Amino acid sequence: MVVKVYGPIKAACPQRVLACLLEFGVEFELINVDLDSNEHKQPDFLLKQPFGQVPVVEDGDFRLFESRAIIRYYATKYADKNPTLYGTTLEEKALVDQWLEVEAHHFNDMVYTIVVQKLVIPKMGGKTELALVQNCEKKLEQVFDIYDQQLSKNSYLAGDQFTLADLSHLPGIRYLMNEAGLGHMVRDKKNVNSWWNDISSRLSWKKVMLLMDQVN
Ligand SMILES: N[C@@H](CCC(=O)N[C@@H](CS)C(=O)NCC(=O)O)C(=O)O
Repeated sequence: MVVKVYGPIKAACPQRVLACLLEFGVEFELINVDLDSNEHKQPDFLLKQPFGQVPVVEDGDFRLFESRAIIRYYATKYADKNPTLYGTTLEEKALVDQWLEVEAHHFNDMVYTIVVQKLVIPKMGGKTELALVQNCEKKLEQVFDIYDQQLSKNSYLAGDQFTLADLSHLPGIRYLMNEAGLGHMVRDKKNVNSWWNDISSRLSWKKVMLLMDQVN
C-alpha cells in the first residue's frame, strides 16, 4: 500500500514524516498542498485536517495528522524493519518520547516563532517583532546548551542509537542553518555540531533534500 502524504516538500512538518517513511523504506506518494494559495484552509482539505495544517497521511482507509503522531505510528508499525528507531524496551521508548516532547515544545516552539517572525511576516508585508525574535534566540541558545551537554554523554539525544527524537529535529535545524541565518547556533556547539553533521548525513534525509531540490 502506497502511503499518501499531503503537504509541500518545502514545509518542515511534512519533511519529518518523509524522513521517517524513508528510514523504514515505506513507499509514499507526495501530494502537494499549496500553502501560498491557502489550499490547506479549503473545505476539502479541512475534512482531512480540521486545523488546516500539513501534513496528513492516508494509508488505505486510515488517515492521520500531526507529524509526530505519524512518525510514532510508522515506527511502531514497522518496528521489525528498524527496531532501534523508537527503542526496544519500555524505558528506551520513554526516553525517545521524552526527547520528542523536548523537540516539540522547547526546540520547535522557538524555531517556529523565529521562522514566522523573520520569514513569513515580512513576506506578507508585516514587520518582524525583533524583541520577540531575540527572546526566542536566547531561549533556543539554552536549549542547545542542554543538547550539547546531553550529546557529550551519548552520541544521540536518547542514547547511543539514532532515534525518532534525532530525526524529528532535522527540518527545524535545516531552517535555522539556511533561511533563518542562525547556523552559528549549531556550529558554535561542538557536540551539537557533530550530531547535526551525523544526522543530516543519513540517506533518508539526503533523499528528502533531493526531493526538495527537485521542486525548487
Ligand atoms: N503540530 C503540527 C503542526 C503542523 C504545522 O504547523 N504545519 C505547518 C507547516 S510545517 C502548516 O501547515 N502551516 C500552515 C498553517 O498553519 O496555516 C504537526 O506537527 O503536524
